[in-house]
Amino acid sequence: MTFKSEYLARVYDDVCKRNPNEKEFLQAVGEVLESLEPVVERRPDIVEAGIIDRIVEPERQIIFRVPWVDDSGKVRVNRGFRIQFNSAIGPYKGGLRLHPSVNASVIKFLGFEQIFKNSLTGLPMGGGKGGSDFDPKGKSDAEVMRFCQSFMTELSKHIGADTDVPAGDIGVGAREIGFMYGQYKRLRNEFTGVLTGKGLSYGGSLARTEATGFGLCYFTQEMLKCMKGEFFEGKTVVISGSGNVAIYACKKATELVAMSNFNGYIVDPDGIKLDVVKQIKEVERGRIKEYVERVDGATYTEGCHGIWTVKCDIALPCATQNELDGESADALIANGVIAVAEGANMPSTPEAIAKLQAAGVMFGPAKAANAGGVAVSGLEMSQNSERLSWTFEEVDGKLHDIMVNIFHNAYNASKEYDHEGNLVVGANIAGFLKVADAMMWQGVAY
Ligand code: NDP
Ligand code: 2IT
Repeated sequence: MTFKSEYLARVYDDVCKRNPNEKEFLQAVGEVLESLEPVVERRPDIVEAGIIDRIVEPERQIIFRVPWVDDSGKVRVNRGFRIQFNSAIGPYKGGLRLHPSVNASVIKFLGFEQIFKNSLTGLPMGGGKGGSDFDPKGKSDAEVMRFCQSFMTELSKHIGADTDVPAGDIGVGAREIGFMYGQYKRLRNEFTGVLTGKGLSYGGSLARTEATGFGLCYFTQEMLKCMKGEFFEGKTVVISGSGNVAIYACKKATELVAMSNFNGYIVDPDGIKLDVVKQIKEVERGRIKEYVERVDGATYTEGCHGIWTVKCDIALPCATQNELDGESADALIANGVIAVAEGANMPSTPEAIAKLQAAGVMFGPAKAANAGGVAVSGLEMSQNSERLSWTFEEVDGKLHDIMVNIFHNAYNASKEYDHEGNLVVGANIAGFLKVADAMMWQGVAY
């Protein structure tokens, strides 16, 4: 990476030395630091207070052993993480990921991104992330429960409704949150809003399940309208992934033609039938290729990379990090894509982002575009505090307003800092400035 500012070059160099081999974390930090060049030029007070030196170092990193017993009686061991990155504007907040690819670099990149995303929502939430290299695929419900109970036995020592409030992410949905919440309550003997994404019968919020996918579409709609006078209606959409974010983005998007999972992707020229996808993924926990056995005219291709060669107007990557690379960006551009908005965290490589932006494709970065999930988590915390439940319409309405505001805040910051229309720069700056201000007021507390 090259920086115009010597100060930023030095900070980045320090981060590289302190976190060698953590490529995802370094990628996330590099992008934010690059966006902060105009801030460093105009705000010597921020540099003076060491805000950027501090913000790239987590406040606390917890790594722990998670032992559990499988159905055959064999003892298994996984590694658990909770990275409490920044608490300047509120309790640490962010999801838990259960996937074999989880390691310190992945959790740190996610925790770092979460600081700015949570700030953009306008709600009082700091940034954190956690998870484990446990693979829920192929495990029985009883095995998942024993893992979640063991994981929470240690995690419970570090979290709390006013301290750190985890939620779901890849591999963590309603089932896992339920098991973890039960164990927390048993250990602490208290019924509090310590997790979000809870079931509706025990403190969950209406519209949390839909929030990330719906929010992504609200953000994309505002971006299309304000930047190019365009609308979602009638546009062909390709969404990667087939999990929580992908399914509810699909519910809002019209004319969706392709979806994927880890193994490959499906194309249905007549439009994806969401009820079939929900049955396969949410109920049967099966593979996306089973779709073609149930719907005439649909095709399945092994390998998920090729999904970006399917012609579309709007692409919504909703699976995982670095799933859309430079080659994918070339294919999308050649096929006339007009907008890409990120439902997953950091799904586009830096090369892909540069190519899309250079080609004039509207680009909605993850921190802004997928903030709807954590925004409704914040609203779940508010409902838990007042011991009330709001209606679906009320929560969905607030989500819509938050996503529209995020677009405008990011856009306005991009304009104010001489990068009009570059929402990567705008989202990073707008998210950063609020946290930086809070850190300035609080002195060298962290
Ligand atoms: P889910 O576990 O519900 O679904 C994940 C989906 O992505 C599955 O279809 C999965 O395929 C696919 N996937 C996972 N890893 C890979 C991989 N390495 N290569 C290809 N496909 C992969 O997770 P979510 O939908 O909750 O999360 C998806 C993304 O959205 C993540 O980046 C997450 O961080 C982000 N996000 C989630 C939020 C939330 O509220 N849940 C909020 C904001 C962002 P398979 O079925 O084969 O495993
Ligand atoms: O990446 C994310 O924003 C999430 N996985 C949601 C976090 C949350 O606390 O709801």
